[in-house]
Amino acid sequence: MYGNAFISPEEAKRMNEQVEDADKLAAFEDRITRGEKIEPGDWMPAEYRKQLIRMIEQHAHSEIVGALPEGTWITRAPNFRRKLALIAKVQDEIGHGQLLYSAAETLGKTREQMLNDLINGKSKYSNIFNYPAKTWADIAVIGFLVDGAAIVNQVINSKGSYGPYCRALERICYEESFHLKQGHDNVVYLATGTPHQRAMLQDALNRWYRPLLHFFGPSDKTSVHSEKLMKWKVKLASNDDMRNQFLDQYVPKILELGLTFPDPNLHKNDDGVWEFSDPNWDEFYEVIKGNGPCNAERIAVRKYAEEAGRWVRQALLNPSDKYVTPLA
Ligand code: BYC
Repeated sequence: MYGNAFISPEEAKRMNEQVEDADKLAAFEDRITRGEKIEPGDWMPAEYRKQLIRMIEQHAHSEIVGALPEGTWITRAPNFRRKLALIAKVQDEIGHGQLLYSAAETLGKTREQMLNDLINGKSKYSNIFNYPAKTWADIAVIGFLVDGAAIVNQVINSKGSYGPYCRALERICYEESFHLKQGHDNVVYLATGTPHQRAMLQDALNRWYRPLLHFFGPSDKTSVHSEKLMKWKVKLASNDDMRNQFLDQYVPKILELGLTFPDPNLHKNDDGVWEFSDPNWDEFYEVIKGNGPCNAERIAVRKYAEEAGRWVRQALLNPSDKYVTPLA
C-alpha cells in the first residue's frame, strides 16, 4: 500500500467545507503546473477530490468486474499452460482493483461505500466488460486488445497529478504488459492455426471492435469531464487522442496477421488521425446506463461475492465475535 495516508469520510467532508479561497486554489494549480504530485493530506479543491474519487472508483470497479468474463474461461482453457496464465492474469486484475480501491480510499470514500455503490448501480464501470466472452478467441482478444487499450490509457494517466493514483497505475502497467504478451501469443497462435481457429478469432474481433472504440469514452466534443480533468492533469490526453494512439499501435498488428476490422471506413487520414464509422454511441450510453448484454449478470456475481464473503470480513475485523459461515 505504498504508505498512502488515508483520509476518513468525516475529514474529507470537513476539508470540502473549507472556504476555497482564490490564493489556495492558485497555489494548488501552481503545484500542478510545476509537475508536483498532490498527496492525500494536501489541500485540494472539493471538485478535484470528487472527480478523482469518481474516476479511480470506476477504474477499480472495472478491474474486479473485468476479471469476470475471463474468469468464466479458467475451467475451459484449452491446455494447462494457458490455464495457468489465465488464472494468474485474473488474479492480477483483482489485485489491481485492490490497489485502486486503496488509492480512492485516501480521498475519503470507504471501500464499503464504493462496493455498495457498485452493487446498487450508482457507480459506473467500463462499458467493455458488459459483453460476453463466447469463445476462447474472446480471451485472446481481451488479453491483447482490451489490455492493450488499458495500457495506452494507464501509461498516459500514470504521469498525472494525484500521487496515490499514479503510483497504483505504474505498478498496474508492469503487470498489464505481461497480460499483453499472453494475449498477443494467444492471438498469433489462433491466427496461424486451423481455418476454424482463424474464423473464431475473426468473429471475436468483429464483436469486440465497437466496444473497444467505446472504451476510451465519448468523443472530445461530448466528453463531460475531460476539460476539468485535463486542466488538473488527472487525464493527460483526451479521449479522442487516447483512442487514436490505440488505433495507431494496434490496427497494423491485427492487419499484418491477415485479419480485418468490421469497418470499411477505418483508415488513417493524411493528418495521421484514424477515422472510422460512427461506432453507435447510443449503444455505448445504454451499456453504461446498465442495459448492456451482461450488466445484470456481472452485478449479480459481485452481489453474491459481497454476501458470501461477509462472514470473512466480519471475522477479520472482529475475530472474537461469533459469526455464521454460509456453511454453518
Ligand atoms: N465505460 O466525460 P467523460 C482493464 C462515462 S480495467 C463506462 O469522457 P472521463 C481490465 C463517464 O464515467 C481498466 N463509462 O468521462 C480489467 C461519464 O459518466 P459519469 C479500465 C464511461 O472520466 C480486467 C460519461 O461517460 N480503464 O483494463 O473524463 C481485464 C462521460 O465521459 C466510459 C479505466 O477505467 C467507459 N468506457 O473519461 C482486462 C480507465 N467512458 O461518471 C482489462 C480510467 C466514459 O459522469 N478512466 N464513461 O456518470 C478513464 O480514463 C476515464 O474515466 C475515461 C472517461 C477515459 C474512461
